[in-house]
Amino acid sequence: PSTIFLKDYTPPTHLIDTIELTVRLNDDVTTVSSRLVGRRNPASGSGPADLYLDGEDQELVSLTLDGRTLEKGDWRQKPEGIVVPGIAGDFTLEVEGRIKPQDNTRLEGLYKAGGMYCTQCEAEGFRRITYFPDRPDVMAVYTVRIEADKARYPVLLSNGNRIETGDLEEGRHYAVWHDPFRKPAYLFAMVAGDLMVDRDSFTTRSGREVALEIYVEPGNEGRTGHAMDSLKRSMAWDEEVYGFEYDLDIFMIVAVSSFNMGAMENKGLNIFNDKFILADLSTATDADFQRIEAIVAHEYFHNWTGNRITCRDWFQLSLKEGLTVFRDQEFSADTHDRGVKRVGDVRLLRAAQFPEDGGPTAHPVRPDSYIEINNFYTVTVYEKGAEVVRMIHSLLGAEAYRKGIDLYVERHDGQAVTCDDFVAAMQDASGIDLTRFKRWYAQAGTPRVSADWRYDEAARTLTLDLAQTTDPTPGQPDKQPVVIPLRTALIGENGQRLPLTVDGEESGDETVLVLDEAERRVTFSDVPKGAVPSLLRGFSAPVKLDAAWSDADLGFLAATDDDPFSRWEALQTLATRAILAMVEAKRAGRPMSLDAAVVSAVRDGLEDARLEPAFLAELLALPGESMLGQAMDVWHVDAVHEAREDAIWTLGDTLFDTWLALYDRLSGETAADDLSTAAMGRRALRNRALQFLVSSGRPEGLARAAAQVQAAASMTDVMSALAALNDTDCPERTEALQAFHDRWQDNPLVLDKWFTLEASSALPGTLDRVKELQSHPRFDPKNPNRIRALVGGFTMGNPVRFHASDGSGYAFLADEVLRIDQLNPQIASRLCQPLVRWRRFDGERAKAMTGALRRIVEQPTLSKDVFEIASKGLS
Ligand code: BAL
Ligand code: ZN
Repeated sequence: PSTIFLKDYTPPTHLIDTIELTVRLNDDVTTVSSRLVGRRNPASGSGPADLYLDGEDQELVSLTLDGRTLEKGDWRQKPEGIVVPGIAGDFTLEVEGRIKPQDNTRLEGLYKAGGMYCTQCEAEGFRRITYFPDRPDVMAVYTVRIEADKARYPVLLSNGNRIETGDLEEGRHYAVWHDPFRKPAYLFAMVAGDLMVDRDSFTTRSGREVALEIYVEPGNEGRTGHAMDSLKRSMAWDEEVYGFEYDLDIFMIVAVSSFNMGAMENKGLNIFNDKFILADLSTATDADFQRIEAIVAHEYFHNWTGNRITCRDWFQLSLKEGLTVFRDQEFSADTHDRGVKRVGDVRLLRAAQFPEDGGPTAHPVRPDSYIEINNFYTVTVYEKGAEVVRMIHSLLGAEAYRKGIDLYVERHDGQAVTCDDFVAAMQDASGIDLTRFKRWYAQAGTPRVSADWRYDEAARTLTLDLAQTTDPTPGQPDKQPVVIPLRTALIGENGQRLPLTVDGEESGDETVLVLDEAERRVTFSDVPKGAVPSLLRGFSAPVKLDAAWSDADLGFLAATDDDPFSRWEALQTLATRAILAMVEAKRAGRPMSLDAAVVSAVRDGLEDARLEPAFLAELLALPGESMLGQAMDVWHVDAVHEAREDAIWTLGDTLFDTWLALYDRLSGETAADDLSTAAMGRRALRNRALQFLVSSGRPEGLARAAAQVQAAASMTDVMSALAALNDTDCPERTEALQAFHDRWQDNPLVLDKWFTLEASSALPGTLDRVKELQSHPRFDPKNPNRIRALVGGFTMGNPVRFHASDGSGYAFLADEVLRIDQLNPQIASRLCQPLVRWRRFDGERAKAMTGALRRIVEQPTLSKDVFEIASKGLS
């Protein structure tokens, strides 16, 4: 497969002003006719030029140029499209083609999901519907006519406004939709089905009434209330915080059961994976409710950041994704608890993005090249991209950032632009030079920052030495310093922030130190004895910080730091050090024991009445196995698992009475149907206590968990209790899982939770159980959600069993990747990812992982998607 490079970008030779698309849906063959009115692009040149139309997996029936039918010799076939040569000025091109959506298992383009037709066109799905210049810098006005059987597909939807409907012969009907906004093909969408609708409305700040409609398959009505409510709050937030008002008279969401992504922001017609729409009290956890809210917001926010202003080319993907993730993170932070949200976002970044940045598929936020663009919908482009926007926000301040947004919209509304255009608007609006800052877009890898300090008691100065380095990544052996904003405070002995004098300048009690060279020295003056630096507050930059904190400093910060992230981080770091020491002991054949400093830090947290329950629940969670693995040169999977289990047991056992009292106290405090942030926090803390109670191994713990499953007050409580029991081989676990299965077997989304529980159990025999469940009557081996729940639940959520030293987990994954690649390359490629991290493991495991990758790469009919990941993994 060929590689596409950013440096080879050229503007389109021709622009398309309008497209009239007619899709006639039929059980056997669907016909697609399009009429394109276009012209030569002055930015590309003048005179005759080849018009390239992308097209795949369809039968081309006819081509007509300006009324003349083109014969075979008038155009040329290319591997993934056709060329019509010699088009100089304005033109009208008509294309007739045939497709079979019912056979489309890739779920790209037009396909059938359950009983309905739907589309997914980002990034390059439109070319599977009709021949078209399928690139985001070709933006056209769409008029779409859909025809289908009226009884089976009464609802016909596309982007924009419905301008005509009517009946046809033989029980068929049609609808015509017109979208007045020019858009790239990746934002096209259509849906046909027998759907139920939840209707509401939103009045914009200028007084326009927008109809809101959420469509679901029959049986799912009544489960859209939370999504609708989230949508209305997103619309209000975007007006208030960004000044962005919705621009069409109708906004629709359709939930579908087979979907590769989480959701898709098609103009006026968002299409969602039903997992991220459907929720009610009995079936959704608090985490589900919050995720739905965030994704509904994210897709809605794309209307301005993505749709009105889109990407010039796919290398610029983070232009819309990084910015829109930052926006949805802030929406959630404003809606719930800012500190807890930040901790959650950092967890995700560290668990998924840092390993990507340190592995063979590392790429910059703006990649330089790709084989398959679908492989670049990554945590780097999304989450690190959001961190980059967050840093701009920190460096500029909220006010100048907002001016930058206004300027960006003023300059580029209706255009397809680049990350450079975004940064230029931020720079021009603020007057702050962002030239060096742009290295964040171009350079891959997670910078390491070291921080060391010396206190001079006589001079009352604290001298802080900062330094940064970034390890080489594939294709980038030499790294340059990046601009790192380090939000910093000094915490005095009494636990309060101290006033700062930084290099002679008074700087309040918190400052942003900018490290933009390899090294920087900063001197704080008038510092009292005993002050401890609080660094990288709020996780102000996506870096790995190695600071010279003693264990005592960390214990102090864990008990006092007023920045929630930094407080959480201090306890995480302390716990990481302690568990890694246990791993060393284990490997050296010595007995393991958890450092008493961790026990007392946890006790301090539990006794701190000032803390919100939601934050305390985060504070008391020990670092996960993969985080611990990342902190080691070689991730010793079994020793890490055992050490972490032992640490949890120690905390459960030593503080048993405290956990029990906390659990029982919180049990009476929160109604199951209370979905307020505070109630969610209380449930989270109570379930954290339950986890420790069960881990202690004492019968009262198991009994509490079993009772909690049986009471089934809310899905949050049921799932938390099942998770707490899931690694313990006891009758309570077996009975609870069986009862859960029996109750929910007819609800695919809830049954997915059960598949994931089964797959993520650390008990021996889990792989065999996963294989057995692949034959479960409700396991559809083609459905992405089912695959992610069962196969992904094992390969991503069960390190100790997936990385079994006999290589059985790797062999299983290779088989699955090869099986799924025949159906759905995007899903197969994502599943393949854990194998590329083989350098992190011992020789035996590394050998088995590379063996599995080799077996994948040698498959002759491999997709571009999987080839790119697996071959990079081996390089
Ligand atoms: N654009 C693909 C789905 C999303 O990021 O919103
Ligand atoms: Zn997005």
